[in-house]
Amino acid sequence: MNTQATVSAQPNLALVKYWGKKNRGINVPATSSIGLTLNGIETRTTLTLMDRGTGGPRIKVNGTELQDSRFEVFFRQAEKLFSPRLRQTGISFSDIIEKLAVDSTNNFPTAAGLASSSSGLGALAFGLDALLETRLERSALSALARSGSGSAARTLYGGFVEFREGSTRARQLAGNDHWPEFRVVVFTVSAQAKKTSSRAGMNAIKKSSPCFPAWVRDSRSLFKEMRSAVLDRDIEKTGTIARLSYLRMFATMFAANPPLVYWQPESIEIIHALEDLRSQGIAVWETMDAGPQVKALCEEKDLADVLAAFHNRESRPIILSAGKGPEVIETWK
Ligand code: 2P0
Repeated sequence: MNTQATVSAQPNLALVKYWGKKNRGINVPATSSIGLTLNGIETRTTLTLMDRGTGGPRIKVNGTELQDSRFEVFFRQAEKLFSPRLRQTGISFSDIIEKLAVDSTNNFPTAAGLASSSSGLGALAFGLDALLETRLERSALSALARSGSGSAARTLYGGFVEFREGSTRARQLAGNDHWPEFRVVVFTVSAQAKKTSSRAGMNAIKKSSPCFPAWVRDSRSLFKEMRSAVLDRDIEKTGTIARLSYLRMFATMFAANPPLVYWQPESIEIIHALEDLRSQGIAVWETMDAGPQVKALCEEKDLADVLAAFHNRESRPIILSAGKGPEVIETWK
């Protein structure tokens, strides 16, 4: 067992969206999603076993100590997973938790629709395994990460990842070298944390949006089509389906009572600017998550044209591609 481990995990951006749960407590998705684990923005998490008990786990995110119910569910599941593996060591999981300090930082805006909870909980699951040297399979860590945050199930794998409706874990659809030309251009419209979390949003929509049952039914065909579009590296099909998925997800929000509107005026300006580019023959589409940021989807050959169209924007876009997934940075005995 190590006394300290530092790991990195990258957010996983959904091309077809997980939005709604079959089971609220442990994040079993109502819709099948496909996302790509990004390369270029990351959560870096250091887990330390302190000499003495700290009343832990003590968890800091970007320097601020956080109490969050998602950690309680996560650590209850972690206890079930790790306890049998710790028997020979003579240390109980509750002793470890008591001494555990977690320090996590994101090099991108937190809780602003850039999937920070996916990389945060993914890093926590992956980091516990590195700290305890348990060498669990990715699929077990994916299930653990999911108990803290549904989208985190996808971050345990690199490349393109699917997470099926009703499932407790994600699996890799294609590795990070499958589609090297694929690019995500993130336009940050607002770096402020959102007022309504994804979790609160998706739970409220399930209760009050008349569009929700149709969204769940319709997602099944979008998932199937996206699966083959990604496997075929078909940018036009991938972009077209990604647009349908995010806009139909937002339709559930607009139809809820009270309605939920994450968009900002600039989000819509960017959507229209991308539409103009498409009408000029440039292969670019977009997706959005529970936040105002717009993420353009294109291939390397069209990147310069996309960037040129936005050269007047004050904040520089972030250019990302499919990444390798979580990594151990260093460990200490
Ligand atoms: C996704 N999102 O597939 C979708 C699209 C946001 C929009 O998964 O309650 O933080 O922790 O399971 O994972 C964000 O929701 O929600 C999300 P919980 P999570 O990426």
